[in-house]
Amino acid sequence: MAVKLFQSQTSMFCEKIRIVFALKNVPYEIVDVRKDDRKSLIEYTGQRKVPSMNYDGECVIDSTVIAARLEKDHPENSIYPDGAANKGLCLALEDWSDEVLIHANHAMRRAETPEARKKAEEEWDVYFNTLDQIYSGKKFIFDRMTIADAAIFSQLHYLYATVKYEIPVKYKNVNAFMENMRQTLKLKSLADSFEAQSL
Ligand SMILES: N[C@@H](CCC(=O)N[C@@H](CS)C(=O)NCC(=O)O)C(=O)O
Repeated sequence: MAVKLFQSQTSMFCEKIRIVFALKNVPYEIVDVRKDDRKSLIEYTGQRKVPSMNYDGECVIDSTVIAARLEKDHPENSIYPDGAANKGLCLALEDWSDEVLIHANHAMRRAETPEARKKAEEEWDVYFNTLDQIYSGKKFIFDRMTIADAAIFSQLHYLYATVKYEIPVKYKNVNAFMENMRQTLKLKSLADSFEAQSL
């Protein structure tokens, strides 16, 4: 079986998927789309977004769809919690992270005036406050790492490592979650991006 991940190292959605590959210990080849300015990605998928996957000849686009596709064939170390109610909640949190936190990341990255920066910080404060409650007394949202944790980690990690914005210390549970993920993913530092190693 040949599996290729079209990706870029700095994309948070690609890091999310590298975590899924690692959890499931599925071997894959990386195609760095920056090397040919996305030419081979566009040729294969007909669009520009990463992550995209060639799964033994099957074209799969979007991190949420890729994660679900990998889970289907590799159910070991499930990325979803047990039970339909928890699975629904997990999918909703994955979607919230992918669709809402990404905009807060873009706003912080693009903030060029003090006003824009203040607005972006206020937006993040709302989400840190939510996350600090979600991770209160918990290493992971459910009883093990799921795709919701991986999605949230990838957004917060991008904020820290690429946007260079540190999570305020008052959000103790969010900071504890990041440290727990750093250890679980065996990262020397949160400045490093998660590579293709198995866990
Ligand atoms: N919802 C998508 C978002 C993917 C996405 O926005 N990828 C960005 C990189 S972080 C991209 O490839 N953008 C290139 C473009 O839009 O031209 C997912 O979960 O995979």
